[in-house]
Amino acid sequence: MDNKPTFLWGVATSSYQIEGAVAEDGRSPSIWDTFSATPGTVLRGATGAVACDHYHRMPEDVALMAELGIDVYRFSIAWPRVQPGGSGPVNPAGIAFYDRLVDELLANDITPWVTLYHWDLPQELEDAGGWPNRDTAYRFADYAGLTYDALGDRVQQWTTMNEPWCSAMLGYVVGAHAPGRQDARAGMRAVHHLLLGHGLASQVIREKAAAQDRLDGLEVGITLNLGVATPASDSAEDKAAARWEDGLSNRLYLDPLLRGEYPADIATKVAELGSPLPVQDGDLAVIAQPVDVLGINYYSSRLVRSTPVGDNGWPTPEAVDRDVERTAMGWEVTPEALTDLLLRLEREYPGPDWYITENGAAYDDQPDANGYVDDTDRTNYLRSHIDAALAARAQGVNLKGYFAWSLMDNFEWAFGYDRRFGIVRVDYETQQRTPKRSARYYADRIAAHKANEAG
Ligand code: PNW
Repeated sequence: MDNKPTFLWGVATSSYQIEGAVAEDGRSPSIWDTFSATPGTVLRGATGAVACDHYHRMPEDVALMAELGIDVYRFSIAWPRVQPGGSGPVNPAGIAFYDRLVDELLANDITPWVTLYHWDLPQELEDAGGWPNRDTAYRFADYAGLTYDALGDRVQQWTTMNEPWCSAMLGYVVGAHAPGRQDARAGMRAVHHLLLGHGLASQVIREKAAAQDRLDGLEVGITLNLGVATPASDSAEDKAAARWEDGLSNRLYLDPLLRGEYPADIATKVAELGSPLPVQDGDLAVIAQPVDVLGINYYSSRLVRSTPVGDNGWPTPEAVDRDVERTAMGWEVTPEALTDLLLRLEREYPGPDWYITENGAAYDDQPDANGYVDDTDRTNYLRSHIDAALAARAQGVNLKGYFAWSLMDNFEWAFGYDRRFGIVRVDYETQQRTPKRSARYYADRIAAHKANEAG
């Protein structure tokens, strides 16, 4: 009998957000070390220098996951640990950490799911031009190969990029994330080179796996942050605003990856605005490598209306407030839109296995004297979104799993430690971990689902 579960339950984290130990075992600085050390970038001047100290507490954190009963752990690998400076040979002391992590997970019956890039680009590569520089895509493929060489005997799930929209738009256009640039032209170059890096890395991983007879069970893919933009009215302007937002945040990634072409409306418009996608012959064939797994990070959706174009001529859709609950990020709680999104993906982009690779919420947690958080708000958020995801699955969407973001409170990028997404509380003074009510809920939900599937 095949007793492999048909739906996988997991938790997710990322390297810079939890590890700390930024100068240990040969790790070189990443763009997030540089950015967070720059005054005025991150709330209260927070950095990831210590974060959750996961680098030194990894076995304890894996034990926590085992208690929750999860099937799979999605974590990211810090490029500047594995290949300091972003080029050259593997750093044995750096890869050793992930080697131990993978072994610890397997010993606890947890499947390791690797993300190769969750935003910690080696600073040296940014100094050479960063993602707007085409060479970074080739550097990334090289790093992917080194990492596969070290872990490919035990890891079968490989995600190349986490949320290229965030890297390109927040990093190079808006400047709210590292490296903090504000240059639309650089941003569109980054979009294309992130996607190219994904394609090149996918090729390298598949070639190496094939050469070692390890294609069976190998799953290569990418994770996108996808949303739903609904026009605030029936006016042509508001519909165009919603279509633009959908184009820039969803179709600009889905179309090249899954259809082998950029969406014509967006590609034409950004070129007119002086920020063309720097496509060379053959690039789209590289980008459109088979995607085994398309990961979806879902948090919220927006009702949008059009506004006059900005000084630079770019459309600037604006969110219209709805009368719904919001999280501490100010994001509206909209689980129904997740069902709609999944149904749309299956209809318009059929083929990949879909996974929710992140979903969760920040709330203003109030711990009791023991550090316990009775987070009914986060519990309700998880419940309604898991229900919404499973509803889409019941309607035929090929959804294969769900990951809660995040295992534990961590460095929430520009918001530092002021926003808590964990289902486990972290006391940053003592580094004590305390599961919240939401962690208990999640563990019970997983157990109930498994009992149901078995019976
Ligand atoms: C994702 N936005 O980031 C990331 O993958 C996580 O590392 C992060 O902690 C989590 O969501 C919660 O924020 C995003 O501004 C950051 O639209 C910002 C946006 C979206 C996703």
